[in-house]
Amino acid sequence: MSYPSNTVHYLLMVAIATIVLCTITAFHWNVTGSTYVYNYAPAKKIDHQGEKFLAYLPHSGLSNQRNELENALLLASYLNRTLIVPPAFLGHIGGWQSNDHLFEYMDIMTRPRPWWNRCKDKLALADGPCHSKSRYATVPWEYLHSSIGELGIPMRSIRHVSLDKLKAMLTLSDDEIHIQHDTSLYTWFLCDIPHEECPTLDPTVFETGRRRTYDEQWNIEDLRAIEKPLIHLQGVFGTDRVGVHQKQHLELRNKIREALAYRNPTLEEVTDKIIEQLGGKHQFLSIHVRMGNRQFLKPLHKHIEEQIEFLEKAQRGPGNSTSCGDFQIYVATDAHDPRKSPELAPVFERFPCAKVLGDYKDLLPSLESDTGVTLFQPPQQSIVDFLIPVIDAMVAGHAKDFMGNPSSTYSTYIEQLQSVYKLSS
Ligand SMILES: Nc1nc2c(ncn2[C@@H]2O[C@H](COP(=O)(O)OP(=O)(O)O)[C@@H](O)[C@H]2O)c(=O)[nH]1
Ligand SMILES: [Mg+2]
Repeated sequence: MSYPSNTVHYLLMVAIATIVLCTITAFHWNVTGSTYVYNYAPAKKIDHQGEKFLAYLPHSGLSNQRNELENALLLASYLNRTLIVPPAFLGHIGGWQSNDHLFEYMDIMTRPRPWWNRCKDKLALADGPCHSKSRYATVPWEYLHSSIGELGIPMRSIRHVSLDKLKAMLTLSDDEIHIQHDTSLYTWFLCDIPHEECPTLDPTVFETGRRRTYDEQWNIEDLRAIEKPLIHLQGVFGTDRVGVHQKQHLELRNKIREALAYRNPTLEEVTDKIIEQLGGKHQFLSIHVRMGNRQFLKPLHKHIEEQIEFLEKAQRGPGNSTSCGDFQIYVATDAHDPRKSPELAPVFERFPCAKVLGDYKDLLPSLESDTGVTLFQPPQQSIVDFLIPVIDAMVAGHAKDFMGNPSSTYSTYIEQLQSVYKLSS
């Protein structure tokens, strides 16, 4: 069988064109990485005019994250660097992770998805991922603490916690970044006084006492000697992790703690209504019972006994006439169903009038009316569940007397709220 010569010619041309096309395409592939290389014009390098940056990675519950933010703000101020502030995570978020995995985890948790924009259109909410119930939501810290910007510490808030994104945002190359690779949750602590005056690291003392074991001691001077434009830390959690031995450092920490009290008009409106029903600001008693994690369950029985004793003492005094006591009692708790919790039963048996947030649930839907709802990422059908722990702490923070759980940072934060709210009223 023979083909006409113009058909053969045509097929030959097609074959040559295919070979040429394949060759051109091959030049556009990065053979080592097997990924397509886009021919973007590189972003113009930003002249930061001497401004340097400090970043860190958040992890664990909200109060742990706030402790991390406090440490990071102190460090940024000591080093005169602009703090790159990640969002606050409400709901469930993982703990510290080894081997740099926290970078990847944070990137995945905060990477914007194409469908997020669609969810802003309420009419488009009928189907799809906008409806799915998320276990976590992020909001800018300013949403919870509106006066954070008044601290005078330069900050840049980011929504997507990604090293690549940060590099692109600041137009930095790899060799302009100092990355701290953590080997444990408590890899380092920072001593803020001259080297020779810093406490010696004695692991035996640290392990037997209540103090944390840190692997290394850093000094401010060590960190100031790092000239790279960006220092990227990983975990910064720990109550005594960033030293405040110097007077001005302690004052700064007090200022930071003051700024990190909950301040948001919508949240305050709901809290005020609940407080009114409890007798008014600083007119009721409160306890915090943490039982959501296994570590809190073992000593729970003893804690509750101590808290009942504390409430009995605080109730005693002139004019103790009503069966429920002079002061109303508010129980902040992460118990799934506090009224049915066997652990909490002794509290309600002794103080049948004690209240929990669930008793005021009709006040909570107004939290949805806030324009701040649109700040939640991923977009949420309802933000109430995410804000319940915030309201619980705000109410307890307005108590006259409060007793929490010694190992919970949530309890510690309520104590801080109490002193800030008392000062401001
Ligand atoms: N609603 C509510 N949630 C709580 C309470 N205590 C703890 N939680 C939740 O459990 C999380 C505990 O994590 P975190 O804030 O880091 O505190 P910690 O683990 O107790 O040190 C909080 O962020 C809340 O989501 C409480 O009294 N009420
Ligand atoms: Mg925690």
